[in-house]
Amino acid sequence: MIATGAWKDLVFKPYNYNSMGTLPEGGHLHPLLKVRAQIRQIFLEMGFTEMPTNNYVESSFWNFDALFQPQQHPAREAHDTFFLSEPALSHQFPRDYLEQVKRVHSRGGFGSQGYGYEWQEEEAQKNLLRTHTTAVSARMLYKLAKEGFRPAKYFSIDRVFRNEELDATHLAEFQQVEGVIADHNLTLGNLIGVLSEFFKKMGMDQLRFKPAYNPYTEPSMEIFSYHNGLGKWIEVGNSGVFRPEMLLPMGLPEDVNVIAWGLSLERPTMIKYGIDNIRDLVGPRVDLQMVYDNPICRLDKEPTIEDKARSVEDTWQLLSFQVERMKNEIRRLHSLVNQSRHIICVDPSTPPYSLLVLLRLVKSFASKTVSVETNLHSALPLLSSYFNYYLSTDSRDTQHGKGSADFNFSFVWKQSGEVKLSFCSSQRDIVGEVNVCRYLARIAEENSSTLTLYERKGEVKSSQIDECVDIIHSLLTTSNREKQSDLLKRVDKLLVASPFITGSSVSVADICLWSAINQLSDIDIIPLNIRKFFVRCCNHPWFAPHLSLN
Ligand code: FB9
Repeated sequence: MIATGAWKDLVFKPYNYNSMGTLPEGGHLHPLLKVRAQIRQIFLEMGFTEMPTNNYVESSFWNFDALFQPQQHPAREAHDTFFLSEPALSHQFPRDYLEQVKRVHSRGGFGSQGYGYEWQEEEAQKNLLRTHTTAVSARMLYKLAKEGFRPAKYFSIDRVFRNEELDATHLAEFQQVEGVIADHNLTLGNLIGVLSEFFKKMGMDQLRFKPAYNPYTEPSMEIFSYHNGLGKWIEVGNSGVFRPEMLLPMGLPEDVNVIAWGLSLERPTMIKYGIDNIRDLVGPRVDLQMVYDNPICRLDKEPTIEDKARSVEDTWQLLSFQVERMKNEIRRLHSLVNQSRHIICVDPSTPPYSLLVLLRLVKSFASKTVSVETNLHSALPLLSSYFNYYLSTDSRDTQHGKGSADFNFSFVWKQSGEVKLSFCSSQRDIVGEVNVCRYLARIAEENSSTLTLYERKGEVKSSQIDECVDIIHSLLTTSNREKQSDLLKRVDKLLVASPFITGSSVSVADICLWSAINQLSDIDIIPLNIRKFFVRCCNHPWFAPHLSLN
């Protein structure tokens, strides 16, 4: 349309800056993410700092060797671990640290006899998908040793990968949760104490510990909790104290111990949400409705009545927000409709001829539809029905139902002595014929690309128009003959230089002047230029149809 210019012959609905955007569908957190947020909060309120876990690919060195996990360990086989073919190897290791690791694996050291095998750097170079976040813990502890030890509490929650047999509760990956505390002279008792606090915050306050084995922790413990919902003891994690063979090659002080524990994100989530197949929780088959419908996650409690009430409350608040928004929209539309509805009170003794011209202009030039109806009190004299004749025969609004146009005008004839325009919405009334003319002239200009009646004539001319319209307002509102004559002489001077008040084209001042002349009872006081002006108006297409009785 722009290229061909076809838009010029079309009518476009004006842009509605008031329209409200559609309420965005709120996002919904996946249950795993809700549980992750809960567990992250528990760590944070216990003073832990989150570790940077943004590397799924790790070297065997950091994933196994740094943890004193021997290179022959079955877990380092391809049937348990995903190795990378490209890039297959890492080459950047802290050389002195690597030498310490090599030594402690092969010959021992730091009080340990080591494993007594020929440690291969090529084995340590192999890249893999990390099998636990303990690789990240090892990096952080080495960094701590390098920077100068100070006590620290770290945690991580992120994806780890294992080449497992897949079944209803195992995928080839899971999200590991890990907590690590490094301090001087920590004991197993400290570990048991911290675990009790941590799991209590997850809603588990009956813990039991069972001796276990990990290559990198000694002693190690499996953690069990009595689950009321399931009515049995369940394994809820694994833990231990990192071995000296792991910590001392890093350069940590001899009296520094590091206690740590781990669990998964999926297990608690599945139990919490009653999901018994891991594929209903993660993967392509997840039912998104499950994500939408899940209530707020409270790890530490069964959803209490308060929780349920809160989620009802949340829903209620959302709904009431939406209702309020719709009410506002209805109010806005209603006021728009009302704004489009104008009631103009007019007095038959001073029929406002100017409005006939302006309404005709709005109908003819504006891109809007206009409806005009008149309400006539039976007590009123015949003249107003003549005026109505003009209003009704001149309107193209017969095809519009009442009030369904963009602008709806209702004329109410009554002995009120003044012209008053009221809006059905709360806007103030506009009093005085010339002021109603100004309002209609603005509407006409705003909705037409060609009309220049008032403000579109530019600063200078529109102030000239205002000055003249104010004089005409005085003319229309006085019945003193002397005063009328003075006012007419002032306007007459404006017509000396040009056919119309502000030049060669009609403005709202001319329309008001034409109306005032029609309403004058004594035409003898009309000066020469205004008489010439009046004759011109009678031949002008805008005024001709309304030739008045005068
Ligand atoms: O998450 C696990 N169980 C669990 C945890 C919480 C829970 O909450 C419910 C609301 C009540 C329920 C269950 N487990 C660990 C135990 C078992 O599920 C186990 O069968 C599966 N384990 C995973 C490993 O599987 C190959 C869960 C995963 C796991 C196991 C060990 C560690 C981390 C994750 C660890 C560790 C560790 C040890 C020492 C030092 C540092 C880290």
